[in-house]
Amino acid sequence: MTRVTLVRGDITRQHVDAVVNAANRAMRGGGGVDGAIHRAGGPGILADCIARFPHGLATGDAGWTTAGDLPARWVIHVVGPNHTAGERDRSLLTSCYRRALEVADDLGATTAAFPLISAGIYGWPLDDAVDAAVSTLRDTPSQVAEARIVAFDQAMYDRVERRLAAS
Ligand code: AR6
Repeated sequence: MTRVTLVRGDITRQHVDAVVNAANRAMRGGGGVDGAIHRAGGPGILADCIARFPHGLATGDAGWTTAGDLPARWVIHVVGPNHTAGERDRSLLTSCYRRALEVADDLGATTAAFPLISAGIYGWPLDDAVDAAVSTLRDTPSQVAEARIVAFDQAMYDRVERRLAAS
């Protein structure tokens, strides 16, 4: 049974077993959370991405690398759908959370920190992005004891808090 928790902050500072990265199909870094994770974790993460994912990763899928200098042990990279570019199949978004939990289980991670996948540069409507996160993390059977949603700003924190209280 996974407990979904919420903090406001920077995902790169979270002391958890695994940090989830909102990556892209190329898996070679980018902006947003992806940029922050590669910057804070150092070049080992990119080297690991190149070695482990020579052809990148499909939308909706997840894969892990080491976490370099981050406090976490692993980074679980997921590729959210790019709503702005017309990828609007919601099952691709929920798949990111489900696959991330599966990878966490494979690794034996019991705590994992999640950003709001696709809710930034990829432009997914915010209330639905939050609903996809909360409902999928709650409903997916996993050994992860704590799935920590990390909201980057107060408005997102309030949005997630409202959704957590709703059911
Ligand atoms: N900690 C926690 N949350 C953060 C942080 C941080 N350090 N930085 C941003 N956020 P985004 P996406 C929030 O754009 O929409 C990249 O270029 C942000 O406010 O990081 O899935 C990738 O390489 C938002 O709520 O991810 C892809 O090309 C949420 O994290 C593309 O962006 C997700 O925003 C992925 O876009």
